[in-house]
Amino acid sequence: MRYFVALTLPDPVRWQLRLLCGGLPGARWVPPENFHITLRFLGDVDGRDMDYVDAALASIRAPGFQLRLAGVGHFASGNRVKAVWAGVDKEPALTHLQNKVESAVVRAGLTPDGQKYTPHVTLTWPKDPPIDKLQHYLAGHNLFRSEPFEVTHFTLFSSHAGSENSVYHAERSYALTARATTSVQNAGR
Ligand code: 2AM
Repeated sequence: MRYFVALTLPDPVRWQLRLLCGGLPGARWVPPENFHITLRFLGDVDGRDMDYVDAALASIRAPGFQLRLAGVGHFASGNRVKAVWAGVDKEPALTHLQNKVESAVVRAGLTPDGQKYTPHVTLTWPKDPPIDKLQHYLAGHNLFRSEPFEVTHFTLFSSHAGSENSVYHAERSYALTARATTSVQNAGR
């Protein structure tokens, strides 16, 4: 079974993201119920190893924080566009949490993920979008800002193949501690 650790998004933010899902010919958009911010993709993990991962995640102590989605971007490999996504305002508490999740899963026996962490919400994995359309899309949504929202927990998801989209199941949630007062406030200034 495949697993990943992620932040969920409140419904109003999902609906705001939904408005970004159009304007790229041929793209199949992620359904709103599947939107998330991945903290760590775990891949295939068997039952006993998962117990170690679960225990390590449960031992994390990190403060909650406020977050806001901002702008859009894309990942590419060579000339191939891999994903189009909504970005996340810089928030040190998110980086702190992601570092803790990474350390926890490595402590539990998983291979370290050497990649730089770029928090995002994937909107579509497009199939060869026309480059002019992609540029138009990115420029057109550059000023996207979601409403700020509270992050109070993170979640371990399993992922199953569905007929059209992957089906994600929340296996367990892990609470964060009370929010530190240094989080982003009035980020629109
Ligand atoms: P992303 O959309 O945030 O990039 C569940 O499958 C999630 O895990 C995906 O939405 C994707 O997160 C991430 N994911 C899936 N396959 C992956 C892989 N091979 N490497 C890294 N992340 C992956």
